[in-house]
Amino acid sequence: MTRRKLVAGNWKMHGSLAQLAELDGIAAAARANRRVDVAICPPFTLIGAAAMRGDLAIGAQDCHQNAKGAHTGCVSAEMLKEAGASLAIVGHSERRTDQRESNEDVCAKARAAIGAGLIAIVCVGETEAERDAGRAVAVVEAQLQGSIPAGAKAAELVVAYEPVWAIGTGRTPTTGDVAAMHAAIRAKLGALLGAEADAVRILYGGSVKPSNAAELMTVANVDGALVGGASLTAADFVPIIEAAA
Ligand code: G2H
Repeated sequence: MTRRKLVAGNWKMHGSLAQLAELDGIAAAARANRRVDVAICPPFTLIGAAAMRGDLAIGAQDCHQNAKGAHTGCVSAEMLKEAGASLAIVGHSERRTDQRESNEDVCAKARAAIGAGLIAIVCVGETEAERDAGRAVAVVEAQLQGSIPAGAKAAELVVAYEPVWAIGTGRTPTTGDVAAMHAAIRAKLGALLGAEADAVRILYGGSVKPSNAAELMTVANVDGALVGGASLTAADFVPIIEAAA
């Protein structure tokens, strides 16, 4: 099955109104490479301004599982949709660690995002200790089991495999390891979602940069990338978009 590639930038807690100027070059690259879907996920504070700047898809880095209520400091998927977002990352390993988000939390957030009309990018990935212990696939399968909403459709769900030890470290798994994990994720999605699983995009994330993007994009079942540090400037991000095209 042919799946459209998606290259999504995760700005994490970086960015400013001035930095939104980078979106102009990124949007131009998206228009020039129409076979690839491109998105940027800036901090909450920049989503409205980013969405108004042009035609680039804008996403959030998290959402609350409830639509509204007494949840000081939180932002709902409905609010993000109204601000102009079309995607939401949920379950990033930094939130699973820093905010102690469980698979159940991530599943509820993914369900809320989908319910609000957003594409949910559900992140999974093992730690270095888990990989060294030979448990990487089992860990990721358990995360998928607990984090993927039942009955999710491929048009509203993306999975991002991000080995924790590769995030922001400059280290990446071998292409063989990426292929093996993405195949395992595809199989697990099949068990969870049936035939729908074939069309779900599985992104690789963790130290993706211009110098390694092209090789990663050739790996079977790699349907794009979730990019952190190298998404902050058009100079770094545009070559990654082009590598996916
Ligand atoms: C992994 C990735 C983006 P980086 O967190 O989600 O970040 O590309 O900086 O490793």
